Amino acid sequence: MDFNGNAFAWFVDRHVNEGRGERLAFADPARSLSYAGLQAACSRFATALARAGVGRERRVVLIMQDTVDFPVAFWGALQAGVVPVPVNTLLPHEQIGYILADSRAEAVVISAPLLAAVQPVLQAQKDLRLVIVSGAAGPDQIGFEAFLAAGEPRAEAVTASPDEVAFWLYSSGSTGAPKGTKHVHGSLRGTYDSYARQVLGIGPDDVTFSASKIFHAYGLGNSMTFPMAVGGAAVLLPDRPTPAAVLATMQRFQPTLFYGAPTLYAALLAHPGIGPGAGSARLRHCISAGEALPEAVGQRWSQAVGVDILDGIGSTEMLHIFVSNRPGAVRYGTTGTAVPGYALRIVDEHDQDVADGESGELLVRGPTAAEGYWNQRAKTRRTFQGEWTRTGDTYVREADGCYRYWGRADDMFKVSGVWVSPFEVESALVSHPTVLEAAVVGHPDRDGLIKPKAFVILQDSASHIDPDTLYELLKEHVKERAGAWKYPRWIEVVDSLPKTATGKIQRFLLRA
Ligand code: 3SK
Repeated sequence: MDFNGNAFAWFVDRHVNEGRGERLAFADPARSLSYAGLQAACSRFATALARAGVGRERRVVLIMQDTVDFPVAFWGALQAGVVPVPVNTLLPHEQIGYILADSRAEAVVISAPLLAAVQPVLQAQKDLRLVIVSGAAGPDQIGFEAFLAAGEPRAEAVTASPDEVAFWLYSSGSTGAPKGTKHVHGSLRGTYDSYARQVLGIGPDDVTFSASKIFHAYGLGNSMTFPMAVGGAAVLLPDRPTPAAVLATMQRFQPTLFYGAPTLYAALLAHPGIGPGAGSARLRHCISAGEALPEAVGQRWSQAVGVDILDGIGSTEMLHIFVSNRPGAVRYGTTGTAVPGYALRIVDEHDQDVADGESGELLVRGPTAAEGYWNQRAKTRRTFQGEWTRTGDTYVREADGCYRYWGRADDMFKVSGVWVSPFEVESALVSHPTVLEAAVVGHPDRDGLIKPKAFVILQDSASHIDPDTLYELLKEHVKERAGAWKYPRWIEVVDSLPKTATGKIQRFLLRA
């Protein structure tokens, strides 16, 4: 049997075998890698791992910035049958320690600038036998290049079933310890076949730039799975995606597809450098996920940039986007409709389907659901119920079939007995020209009754307005836009909002 269900065979070997080896696969600010170069480097990584005694199904944790070394480590591990576990580089080191211990990692690949902060938790790991440093390694350290040099440039990928676990992603969730979410080889191709091919129409001439990092499911699909499925190229930005860094990257590499989160789109709109194509004359789609895109941000973007944002929602558990707007048929303020290959239900607290126009929890069925959480049986059973996966998001299906985000199920609150969606109040706030970002939570008043409280980041243009006048303006604005009882009784101006890696606001921290 020459069929190898190992995703490496399809995503990497296939391009070289079919004559696309010289095509550009990845470029970071300092280096680039063709498909043939990627194949050789992955083979070196895979064989060097085996030589170091890291066996099949063992875990290698990747604490890496987005550089060309990231795909080498990820796909090289897959080739060897070792399970890569990318982690959020912004996590506090105690949480990284938790993930290293929970996954029983035998190897770690870490970017040099991140090493000092993580060193103490590395030393405490009893299963860890190998630490490889990507970037400038010290004299006592194993550098990524030296590690590759110890491997073989040509090796077969281990044969795997498409149903075999390929990699894990730790789901940050809004509360509790992170959960190791186990994904199978076949799901990588599944997200391409559904979203990237049928919604984005991605092709070999597309150049991708994702400001959201590869360690997250969204960035992993954007920067690796999707371009690699078609022999296209991805541009990687190792640093923090500030508006200035993003615009400079857009200008330099002229991508055709740009992926970000709502917060970044809002920040880019506030940057003086924003203009047609956001700097890229070839831009054909912008994509947003991680958090619902406020209608006002989408409209301002289309006006300023001339390219629509396709807002969608995915999850770590489903690996990528399963509800999305479509090119040429964007309805800002909604998440669009089910991506081909996925089915959706909205259910009440008794798991009964609700009617259109009524809110409930969104459930999704599709080919890319995770196999479950590592060593978390109760949480696995609660989330993965037969073919259906619970999202924990509250949604409403509108009369035209579009899905409208209503908030995280655990962020909703009642005012005078009526449900309030924090997202609806936040959208009303950011539609005011003085507000850059907003987060809303339920807060008890003096009588213990719950009322909306807003945390806002203001635009620079608000600095000349007297604060009390501004607060009154904002309250009136929300009353007009969202409904009289939904206006925030308290408004607090902040410099930043607590967020997960993809930009989901952590409202539970604001409630606390
Ligand atoms: O948060 C999202 O919308 C998302 C999108 C794609 C992949 C993963 C996630 C969590």
